[in-house]
Amino acid sequence: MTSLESASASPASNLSMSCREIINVQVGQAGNQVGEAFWRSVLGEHGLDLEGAYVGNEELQLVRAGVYFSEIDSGSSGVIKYVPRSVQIDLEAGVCDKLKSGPLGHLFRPDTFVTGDSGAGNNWGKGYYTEGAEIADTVLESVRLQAERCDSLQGFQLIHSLGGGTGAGLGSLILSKLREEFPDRMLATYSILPSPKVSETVVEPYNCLLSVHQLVESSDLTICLDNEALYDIAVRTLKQTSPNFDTLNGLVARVMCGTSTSLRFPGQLNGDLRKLGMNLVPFPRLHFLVPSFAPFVATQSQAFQAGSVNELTAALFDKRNMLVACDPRFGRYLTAATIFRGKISSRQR
Ligand SMILES: Nc1nc2c(ncn2[C@@H]2O[C@H](COP(=O)(O)OP(=O)(O)O)[C@@H](O)[C@H]2O)c(=O)[nH]1
Ligand SMILES: [Mg+2]
Repeated sequence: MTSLESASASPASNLSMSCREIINVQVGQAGNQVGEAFWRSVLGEHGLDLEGAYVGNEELQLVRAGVYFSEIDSGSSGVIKYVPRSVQIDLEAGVCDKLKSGPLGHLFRPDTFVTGDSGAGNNWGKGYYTEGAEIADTVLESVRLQAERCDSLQGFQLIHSLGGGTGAGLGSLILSKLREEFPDRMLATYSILPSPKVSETVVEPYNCLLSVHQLVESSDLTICLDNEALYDIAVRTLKQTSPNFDTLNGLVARVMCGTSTSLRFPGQLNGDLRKLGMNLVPFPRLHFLVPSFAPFVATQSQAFQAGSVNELTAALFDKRNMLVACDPRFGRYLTAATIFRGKISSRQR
């Protein structure tokens, strides 16, 4: 993602660091579909199979798995199951039903699905004021249950789109209710911005505007993911002729895993959401982050890719690798943090 070095946390405290839990809340079609892609990738990185059983062989995979997963001892068999600390919400049952009957169907706790049946019809007001408001208490109840099972909750992450009705409207409502009920916990969002290249519904810019207005107040950290940029990366870099949501969500999942690396594995910098926010948010309302990812490589040219630290860093600040379709040369960086993954020394060039 994005630069800023800070000297915090002594190395000695790293491995023994206890897990401070994050609760994931995914709302609406985009929220649940992106969420599914995110969980699939996170499972892989922590050595867990699709049902949440550990099949990995690296100690580091489990040290901080507790940030996103609850450990459940499933009794007689003695197998420990890692269950996502997550709530899945939609105003129509379709997408959640697909999630339940898909490959991750046995992963989530069944009582963490909250669905309505009317839909929001891309109407922000229906999500925020009427249909959404009706199920908001049930959602909060489910979140509260998860929060009560935590030792020391660090905060929440909300995955949603800003262009629709449910993720945008109900997502905003949930965010403001979480703020009210957990005023001292971090609220982070992964927010999908709409683009006419991906979806042509005319009301999307309005829904987006209404949502951003809410995010300014209720979120502590918003990681923006722009469908326009995702589409362009899929076409230009990955050479796909007509990318579908699966392709876009695959990209999002990689970026989400990247931005949450320092939360999920032991390390010295940005170890929890608050530290990440502290380093990246200079003024409370200016908390909209533009992520960037490198290298994005088309599968057929993967074998030809090496990448030194220098090259990767330059690529990170190239507008073609940014997940929001804007040109950084017309603006200023207030803060930036870069997260490198793999066996790399901080002195390496
Ligand atoms: N990247 C991505 N965007 C999506 C996905 N599904 C819907 N969207 C976008 O989300 C917006 C519509 O919101 P949607 O989530 O379908 O509405 P909701 O169910 O009412 O929250 C449009 O801008 C779509 O392009 C998805 O799976 N991935
Ligand atoms: Mg929907």
